[in-house]
Amino acid sequence: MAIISKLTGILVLLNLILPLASLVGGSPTYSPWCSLKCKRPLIRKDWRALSTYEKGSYIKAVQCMGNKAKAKSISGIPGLKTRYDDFQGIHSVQTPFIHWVGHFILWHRYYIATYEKMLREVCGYDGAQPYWDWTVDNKSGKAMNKWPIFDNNTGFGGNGPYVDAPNPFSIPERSGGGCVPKGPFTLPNWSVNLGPGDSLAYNPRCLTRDFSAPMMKWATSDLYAWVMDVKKYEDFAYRLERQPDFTIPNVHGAGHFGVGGAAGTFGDVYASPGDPIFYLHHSTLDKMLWTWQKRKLPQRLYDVGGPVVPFDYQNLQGPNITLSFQIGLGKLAPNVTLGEIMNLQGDILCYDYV
Ligand SMILES: *[C@@H]1O[C@H](CO)[C@@H](O)[C@H](O)[C@H]1NC(C)=O
Ligand SMILES: *[C@@H]1O[C@H](CO)[C@@H](O)[C@H](O)[C@H]1NC(C)=O
Ligand SMILES: *[C@@H]1O[C@H](CO)[C@@H](O)[C@H](O)[C@H]1NC(C)=O
Ligand SMILES: *[C@@H]1O[C@H](CO)[C@@H](O)[C@H](O)[C@H]1NC(C)=O
Ligand SMILES: *[C@@H]1O[C@H](CO)[C@@H](O)[C@H](O)[C@H]1NC(C)=O
Ligand SMILES: [Cu+2]
Repeated sequence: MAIISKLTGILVLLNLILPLASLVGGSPTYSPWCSLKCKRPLIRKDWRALSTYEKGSYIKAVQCMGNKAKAKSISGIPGLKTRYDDFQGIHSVQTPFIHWVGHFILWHRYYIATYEKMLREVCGYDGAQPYWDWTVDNKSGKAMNKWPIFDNNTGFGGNGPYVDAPNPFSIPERSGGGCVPKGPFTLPNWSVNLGPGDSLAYNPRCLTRDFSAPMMKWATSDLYAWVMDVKKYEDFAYRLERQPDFTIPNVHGAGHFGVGGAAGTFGDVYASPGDPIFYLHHSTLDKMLWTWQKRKLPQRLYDVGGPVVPFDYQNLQGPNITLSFQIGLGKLAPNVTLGEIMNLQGDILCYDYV
């Protein structure tokens, strides 16, 4: 309660100050909720809206994150060599505590913002983290391998060739599973070093993809709108993840299993950030949350809920999250409370979506 009233106080104050600031030549990007520490938010755009040059600089920076001479590991997790591994490793270590919980989307919000910061600070990237709006690809009616994000030259490369593989969840029409054959994320220039599963041992191998068109077909603007059509954060968070059931459509699973299928890196719950597309897909989910928040301000700026313990929707094992709930990324960034990262233009985060 103390936090809420303090924040509301600040918002009221900003409401008074900021119109004055814009009169004396403040940036037009100022919004009433925007902290004075966030003067020029990074603007995150859909992948297809980037110029070829911008796409190239983003990919170059991601490749740099996977280069131990340029971006050495700092996580202290034994065996990890690069900063890119650090992110995959931190996700793997925390996987059992950050999915099907109230803070799922907020943990990933902070994770991506930290990744974006390192792309910029360690790898000289001067843009923002892009996102992947799959609703546009769905509407295009084109086959997945023709989607701009999977372009061999200006994107992340496409599907792997078909290989036989176990399919324990019966993912329909899996069509690949082999190494991504072309593009910037192929051996020897790029390797996935951790996994499969929760293994943190150094195990460099190719990035694999295993497209499942039926899973990807969940990623529609109708399902997107359904997630957004709720009044409370806890319901939003629930609809975003829904249940780990391959017969129940959910937008989060659509990206993971539409691209990763049964044998692709992106379909591996622990090791999925080994596919650089992870960060674009999760930015889309974050954009959904921010768009939902902005539909009703200031209330939704500080609304949270949902269980601390995975799947514990009845609170049999623990409480719900609150604004003072703490999340962390090991040595990659300081711990924050959820209250501190609800606002995309606050004291800690400073970006926006178009
Ligand atoms: C888009 O989604 C609809 C509904 O699931 C599906 O029928 C259609 O095939 C999808 N289009 C593409 C290109 O995946
Ligand atoms: C991308 O490259 C692979 C391997 O050469 C090829 O099979 C595939 O058709 C290419 N994709 C497109 C869309 O041209
Ligand atoms: C690896 O990167 C180098 C330098 O950017 C490039 O010349 C080469 O074609 C790449 N190799 C593959 C297999 O993509
Ligand atoms: C958790 O949130 C739900 C939904 O708002 C609520 O019904 C429940 O009482 C809360 N549980 C606890 C332990 O506060
Ligand atoms: C940071 O948060 C984690 C929970 O994610 C907790 O285990 C750890 O003790 C915290 N570290 C500090 C320094 O507060
Ligand atoms: Cu995750």
